[in-house]
Amino acid sequence: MRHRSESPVCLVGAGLLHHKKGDTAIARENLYLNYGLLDLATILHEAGYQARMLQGNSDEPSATVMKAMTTRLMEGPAPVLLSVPSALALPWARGFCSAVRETLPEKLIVVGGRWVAQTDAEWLRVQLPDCNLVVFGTAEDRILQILDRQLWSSIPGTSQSTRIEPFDSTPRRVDYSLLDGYLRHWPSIEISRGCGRGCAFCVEAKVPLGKPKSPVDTAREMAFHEDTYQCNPMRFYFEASQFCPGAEWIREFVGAYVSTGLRSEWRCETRADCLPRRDLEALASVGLKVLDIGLESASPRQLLAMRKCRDPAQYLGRASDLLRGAHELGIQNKVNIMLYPGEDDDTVRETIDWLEEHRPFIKGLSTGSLIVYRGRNGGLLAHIKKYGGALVDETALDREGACPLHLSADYDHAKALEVARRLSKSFMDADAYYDLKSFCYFRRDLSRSEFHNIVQTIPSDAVSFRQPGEDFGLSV
Ligand code: B12
Repeated sequence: MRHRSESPVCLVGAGLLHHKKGDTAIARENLYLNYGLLDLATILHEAGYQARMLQGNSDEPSATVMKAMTTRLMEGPAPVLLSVPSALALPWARGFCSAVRETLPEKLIVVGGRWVAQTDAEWLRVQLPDCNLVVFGTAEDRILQILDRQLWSSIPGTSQSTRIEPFDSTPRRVDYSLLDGYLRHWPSIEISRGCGRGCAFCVEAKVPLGKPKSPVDTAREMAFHEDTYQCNPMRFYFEASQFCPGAEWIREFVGAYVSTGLRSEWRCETRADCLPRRDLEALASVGLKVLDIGLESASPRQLLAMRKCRDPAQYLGRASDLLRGAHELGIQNKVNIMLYPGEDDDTVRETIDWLEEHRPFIKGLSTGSLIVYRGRNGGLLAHIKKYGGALVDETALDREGACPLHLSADYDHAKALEVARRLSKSFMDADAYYDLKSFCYFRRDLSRSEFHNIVQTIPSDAVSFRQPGEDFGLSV
């Protein structure tokens, strides 16, 4: 029931001016949906506000301000709610705030995004001098009060009150029709938050895995989005830092998927040592089509350094079963590798050899090199040093909020990037890349032929997949 006036509230997900893996025309086709912000928009809509979310993507910040103005979302007393999901989005957010200030000098700007804000409002104020309030943590329980400036000093966990960081681990159902241009986005369904498996590099190393959304609610949400999009079967991203919901959840989800009459497909991210064969079989029967596997490395030494596992032989054995099993069940495996401090030719060779053994089961490979983000990173800098790594620029962390690494004496940053690119290219051609990216990353209407036309305009050393006709041998 509506009990608020139809007052407009504009929510903006900060986009990227520069893409992590290169500023190519293809990188700009990725739509990075900020579903946490859409969750807040949904709560406001349900409370009667005329809430609307704009996603910055690769657009100019001033174009997003213009869109908000022409659609009259900036009218009324509510602050504009800006989400900064990563430090890499800060330059975009800065541009957005200053464009708002220029156009509407009195408009209040509230900024959130727990991984960037943490509880360090002073730092964020330097980064975004035009913002009026910084909100820490998750915000489902406070978002209604945040709209009222009079309440700011009494709401816990903001730059005007306390340094606590509220955490609500319960994912809800979001309403995609509140997202501007939602038909271009594939919807995500948030299944769970947290992980707690203790990997040395991860922000959620100590955030315990929360209760997953119930299987029945998940199936209902799929049907709800199919209705919104008037599309069936759909493709969904099941969002969970650690998708490992357990046999009972899976059994109930199979029942709910079947009884709801669903046909839609989905992908998810998981560790390499989760999801035993029987779970995979059940999930494949109810739409699981792509697995994003955080293998990270196949070098026992590197796996131990990362604290990815305690027993690398067991870990790699399970990873092997997962890749083989998923492939046999028609699931596409996208493997993620992370080059890590201490890396040398031997450790990279171990990873390559293992991947070669599993080549028939790998649809695509994404390889990166560890980046350090500013803030509470649990002694990560000391850990990196211990393994022979070093920040590329000591001042960048404070200045920009993120900094790449020299991994070791043998692997400086440039070499790490070059090896990462070669590794990905060796395991992925343009078509495999398209198949994987068109499942929930690219805009929904990007066709294969349009993709190939864009690819032709990009130099082959700027992408991480083989271009048609490109001959590629892998050597370290
Ligand atoms: C899923 C995910 C994505 C998804 C969705 C992003 C999103 N935030 O919705 C996608 C694929 C789009 C993505 C993209 C990127 N990501 Co990402 N992503 C994650 C992941 C796994 C979970 C994010 C999450 O918690 N979502 C759940 C929702 C509910 O939480 P939330 O978004 O934080 O939103 C809540 C609060 O923050 C708060 N809030 C958020 N905005 C606002 C705004 C206001 C006004 C208020 C009041 C509150 C508020 O309320 C929300 C609801 O409670 C995290 C790592 C992890 N394990 O947690 C990395 C992570 C956030 N990503 C990261 C990075 C670097 C990226 C990319 C740069 C990677 C790339 N491919 O280039 C891009 C950047 C996109 C951008 N525009 O900045 C880093 C950020 C590190 C940092 N400190 O900067 C993380 C931490 C992973 C890491 N490497 O350590 N990512």
